[in-house]
Amino acid sequence: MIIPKSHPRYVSLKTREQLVRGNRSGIVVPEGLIAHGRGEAFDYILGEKTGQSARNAITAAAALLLTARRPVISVNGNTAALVPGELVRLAQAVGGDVEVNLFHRGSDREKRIARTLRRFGASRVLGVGKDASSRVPRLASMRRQIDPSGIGDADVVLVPLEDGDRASALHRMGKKVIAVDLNPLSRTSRSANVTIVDNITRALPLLNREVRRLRRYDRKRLSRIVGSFNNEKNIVLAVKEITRYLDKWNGT
Ligand code: PTJ
Repeated sequence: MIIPKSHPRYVSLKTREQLVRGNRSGIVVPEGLIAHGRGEAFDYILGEKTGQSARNAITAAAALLLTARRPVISVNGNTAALVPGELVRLAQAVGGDVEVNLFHRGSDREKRIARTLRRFGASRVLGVGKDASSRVPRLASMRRQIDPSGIGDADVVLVPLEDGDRASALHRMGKKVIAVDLNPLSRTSRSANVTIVDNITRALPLLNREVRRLRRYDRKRLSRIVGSFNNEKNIVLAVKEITRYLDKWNGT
């Protein structure tokens, strides 16, 4: 489908098309299309913009990734279809790795996602097939299967577009979790250490830019940024941004 750039909903339609193509090529599960629709509904009431709450979280996330001993970027079907290059660039910029970790696990899809990430420059992709030989304790979903040298060893994990229970399970393992989720009220958003309430398509380029900016800072300064960030308060700010946006429509 060709979408004219002049269409008022060009970005949204282009993003949908990327996911549909990802579905046809075996990267995105049909459930991923539904998940995206859920996200889009929240994006709509955020004004389809990156707000101050997301910007605060992006700065904290960049500082956390730069101070991590072993940062790992978890990749699922939707994110591989939407922002493959940004995910690989981020892992490289923070000296980490990308790991395929799927809710609807399937060996063919894992390999396709890994191939996509390699095509976008990843020199190695963790978590594929037998490499995901460790388990996250007390996690029922297939997402429990992790690579011992990746998420298993990580101190900081970026988990974009989650399904809820893994963020708290990783937290119980003593790992710091960065979430990207358009729903500020989701379980993932509430249990992560840093929640970026924004569309992954806007948040990842901004996060990469922030990592490049903060790379000049020394460790002490980066730790201060992480220490002064309060996720609970920042989620409240995201909710306020939504209500403020909605208020514009009811004349208040
Ligand atoms: O590829 P798999 O097998 O790992 O499956 C991936 C999906 C996304 C299908 C799976 O993780 C899932 O079912 O997720 P949920 O439970 O629907 O949660 C997805 C969350 O991501 C929801 O809170 C959405 O609001 C949010 N979301 C959807 N699209 C975006 C988004 N957040 C940021 N940017 C988006 N583009």
